[in-house]
Amino acid sequence: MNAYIIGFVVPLVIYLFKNAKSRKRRGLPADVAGDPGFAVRNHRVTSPMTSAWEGVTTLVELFERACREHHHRLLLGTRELISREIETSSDGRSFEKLHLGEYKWITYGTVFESVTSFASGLAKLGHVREERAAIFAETREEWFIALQACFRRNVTVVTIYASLGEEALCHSLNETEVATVICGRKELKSLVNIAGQLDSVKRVICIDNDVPSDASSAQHRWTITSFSDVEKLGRENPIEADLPLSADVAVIMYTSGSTGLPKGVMMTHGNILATVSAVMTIVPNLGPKDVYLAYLPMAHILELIAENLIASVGGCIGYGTPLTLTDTSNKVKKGTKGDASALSPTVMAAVPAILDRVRDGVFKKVNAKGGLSKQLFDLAYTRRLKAINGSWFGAWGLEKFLWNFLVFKKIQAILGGRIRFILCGGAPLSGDTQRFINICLGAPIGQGYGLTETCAGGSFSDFDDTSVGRVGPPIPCSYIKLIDWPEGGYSTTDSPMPRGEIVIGGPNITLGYFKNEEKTRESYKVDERGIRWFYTGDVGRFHADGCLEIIDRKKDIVKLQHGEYVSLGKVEAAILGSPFVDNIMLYADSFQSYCVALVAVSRPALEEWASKQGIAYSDISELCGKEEAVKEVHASLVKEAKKARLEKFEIPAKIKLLSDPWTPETGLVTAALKIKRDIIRKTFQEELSKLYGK
Ligand SMILES: *[C@@H]1O[C@H](CO)[C@@H](O)[C@H](O)[C@H]1NC(C)=O
Ligand SMILES: *[C@@H]1O[C@H](CO)[C@@H](O)[C@H](O)[C@H]1NC(C)=O
Ligand SMILES: *[C@@H]1O[C@H](CO)[C@@H](O)[C@H](O)[C@H]1NC(C)=O
Ligand SMILES: CC(=O)N[C@H]1CO[C@H](CO)[C@@H](O)[C@@H]1O
Repeated sequence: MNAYIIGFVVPLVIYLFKNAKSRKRRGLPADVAGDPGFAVRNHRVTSPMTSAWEGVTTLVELFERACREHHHRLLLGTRELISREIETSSDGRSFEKLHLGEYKWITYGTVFESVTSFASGLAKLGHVREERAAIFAETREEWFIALQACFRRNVTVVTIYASLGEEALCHSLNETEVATVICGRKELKSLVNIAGQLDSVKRVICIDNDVPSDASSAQHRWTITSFSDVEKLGRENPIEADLPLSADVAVIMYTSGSTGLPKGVMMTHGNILATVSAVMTIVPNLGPKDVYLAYLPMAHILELIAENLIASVGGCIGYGTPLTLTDTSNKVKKGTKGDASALSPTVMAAVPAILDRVRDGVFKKVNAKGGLSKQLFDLAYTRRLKAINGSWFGAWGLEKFLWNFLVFKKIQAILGGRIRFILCGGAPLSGDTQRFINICLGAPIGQGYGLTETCAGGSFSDFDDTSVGRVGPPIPCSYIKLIDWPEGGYSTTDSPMPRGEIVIGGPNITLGYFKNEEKTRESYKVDERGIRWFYTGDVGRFHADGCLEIIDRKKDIVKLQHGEYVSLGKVEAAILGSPFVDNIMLYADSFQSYCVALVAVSRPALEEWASKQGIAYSDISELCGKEEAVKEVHASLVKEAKKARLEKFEIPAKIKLLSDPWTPETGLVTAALKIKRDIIRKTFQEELSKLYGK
């Protein structure tokens, strides 16, 4: 071939590739009934899928099938605890550090035996199928086994976030009249605290063998049995399975709502199976070679879907915790391995807050090192960013290989070096963090949008879509429809893109809220063709290729005194970029002309600034009260706001600095780290009034 032809052919091929990509339609218009709007479906299917496996209609059938097919493969792995140590830091506080060993694995065959034994044991203990069982524990091997065992007895499982408060725990156990609680030693303590109010609990199955003495059967109305004893009981007294149907309720999942008491969402086997099937089509080539690192709460729908998915394709699941994830995680003993480097997973699920933390950690390290290695990192990062942003063609090839080898390999080692896909959901992921993961880990992120109410169904970005800020087309089991919301100023006839409230429909839509007809009727509707729709309250727009972008939330838009609309979430997202901000809540009073903000400060950043300025203070809360500090942080917020081109009325005019971080334990943010507006507002009522000069 001569140079002329090469010179002609290569650019042509690149041109064709680029255009094929930009023309790729990921979502297509759909013909649906119900409220008028702009509806889209996935390009892979013509109507929503219900199951990816022929003849499989429940999670029980799915798991049984996998166990038959992958009998000798490894399924569940847990790390051995070598030692537990208490380390004391220089300021006298003590921390628990764990020394964990290698993963110990059990096969599909063995897990299946455990599941059938536990199911028989549960029945033998006297649990009948009309009664509900709750699993209240951290993510671990026994969680999965107990879940599958309950399914085999057609027992509905109630799930509760381990970090919910006692009031919420009491409410959910009482509302569902749970008869058997399966929990860990730590959770059993919370149970004991509210034992007086739990009328329905008859049995407690404790996963850990050392049951605390004050939990004993003698003092309470319940009997306590250890997990291994239930298995043993079942092994000696096998009982036939009592299989559920697709329409039977598999799980009642209590979600930490941002207002009031949690609501229990009823999910059928069919609901969960539909999402598991749909997500399988999204992760490329998922199969027995895949290793999944499980550490998110099992009571989070994303984790429930992910573990059932991995266990259906012959992959293996290794358990970890957020506090032992990497070699430098808080609870990992110095010099020993974190979960990710011990496991080397290929697939992970994550919430944005965790990926943000990984990203901040890396940037901090690079900046601290400085010098040549920082320059090299910056150069590599910019080159890769250009390549990914500009052309799809440039995203691969030799240069990528080179930079990976020179710079990014060390970063990839943080998560074990083999990650090939990250499932992300629960909250919007920032474009910066998505790029960081794409570049430094070299792995695509499937960014999902869905709710517990839609069984995590909704949308999911395709692995080959390198754009940021969007959540992809509808997944194959969902329709997504936008409907007009005139008060918010959003319409499906908007240009250049249709906009409106997001409504999700299909077989993945759950039955509704447990014992809450009214709330169910408010948010769910069945159309004339029998499809259920959930009204999300989120506002989105559809790009030309059928990908959804979340732009607002109905509840979070406030109209100011002069009629300007402020989208609280949008402003917060912009301002979070300030180095002084750990978390923030914008507040707008409709009777005022300006907004204010509560800022949970980033202590290290503020302390560093103070020491540079030579400002004396005895503790951080005093520093937060100082006028100079407030001024400095405010200036930094304004800078971020201007960068994001916010309007003047959107920028908080006054702020209050708070020294304590907002963690799920404080109740100010959900377990997925979303802020709970109502609770924060109530907690800091006085501060907010002061900001408005009242
Ligand atoms: C499963 O259990 C539920 C609740 O007890 C019951 O209504 C349903 O009929 C059961 N399903 C089968 C197939 O027996
Ligand atoms: C538990 O539920 C019953 C009704 O099912 C209710 O009467 C009782 O007040 C509830 N108790 C608590 C502590 O919520
Ligand atoms: C990425 O590309 C878009 C348009 O193609 C451009 O507006 C943006 O500035 C680019 N970003 C970077 C970081 O190069
Ligand atoms: C709960 C629910 O919406 N179930 C539906 C799931 O999808 C099938 C098929 O589309 C419907 O027949 C069910 O009613």
